[in-house]
Amino acid sequence: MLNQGWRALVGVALALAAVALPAAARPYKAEYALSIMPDAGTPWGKGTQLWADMVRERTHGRINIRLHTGASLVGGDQTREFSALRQGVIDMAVGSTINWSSAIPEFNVFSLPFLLRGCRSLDALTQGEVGRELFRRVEEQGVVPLAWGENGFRQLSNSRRPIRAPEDMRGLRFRVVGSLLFNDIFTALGAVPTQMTWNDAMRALRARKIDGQENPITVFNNVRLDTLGQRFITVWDYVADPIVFSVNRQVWDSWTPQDRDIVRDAAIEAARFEVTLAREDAMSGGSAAWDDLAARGVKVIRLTPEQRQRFVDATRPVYAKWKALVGRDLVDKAEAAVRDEVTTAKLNEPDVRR
Ligand code: X2X
Repeated sequence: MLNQGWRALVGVALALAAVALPAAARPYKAEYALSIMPDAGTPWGKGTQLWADMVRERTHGRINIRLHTGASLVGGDQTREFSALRQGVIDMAVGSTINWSSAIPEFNVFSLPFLLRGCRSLDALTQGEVGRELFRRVEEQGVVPLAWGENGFRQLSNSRRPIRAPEDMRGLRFRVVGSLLFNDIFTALGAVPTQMTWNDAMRALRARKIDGQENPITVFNNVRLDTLGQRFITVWDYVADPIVFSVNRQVWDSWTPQDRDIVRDAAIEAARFEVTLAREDAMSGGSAAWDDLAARGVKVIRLTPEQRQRFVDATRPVYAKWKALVGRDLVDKAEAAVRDEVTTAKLNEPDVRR
């Protein structure tokens, strides 16, 4: 009798404790695993490292983050990174909208060919209503998005010939990743697209199994794609990929409100630093990232507005098809934001980029 009574009492006490246990008393992990796709030397890698460092310092080591590059926590399969983050296989990540578009199709808005017109228009999307709506999509999937960074505007490189017109791409094999939207774009331009991970892409380039790829100049330089035979770069700014500083929902909920504030503030600061770095490195006007290329035997092709327009025209049907797939309302909002930004920028000052 007495025994049973005690057992019941203990049971009630335990149940009460579980409900009343303050968040602070929930156990923290000794280490939090954070995934990124690229190398630590990219602006993306450096911004992420800064986030981890600031968090460790400001929480006095309570939140100890370890970076895993090359999307190694998902065996390099970057398109699985978001679902691994959602399921808690990964605690934190700074992921590209291209890689996460397989889970969140709305992220394809940034990959609509030639929608964006320079950094300011990209900011107009991430920092405005479009960005807020996309963060809501991320939250609905059990991930807490904290800040927008950026990989950058993506340029076209290849080992075969200078590309100034869609005809120049005919028959060339390009590595693409993330979304079938990229297959459609490259097919419309007469090229042969192949989906593969970034790690596989580097192997395929080295083995000359593919002719080209598309990535921001910061990524090109970081892995020295020129040493893998990439001798021509066309600056076409056809899409850009932002990156999202994020935390798994259960991990987020396990932290005290004070620690959450620290992590969020640090993400915002680190993202600001990361964007500055990405833009400095990518700035084409006289910056070392581009000047140095000629000395390394790489020819940089800058399109005239008329030449660029031919790529725009050739990809219009793809844009129209994907506008419907991404969601008309969202893309309408994005188009309006870009239009407003371009008009205001013209009135005030030139695009910061060039
Ligand atoms: O794989 C790529 O091309 C990269 C590194 O840019 C991304 O992660 C989207």
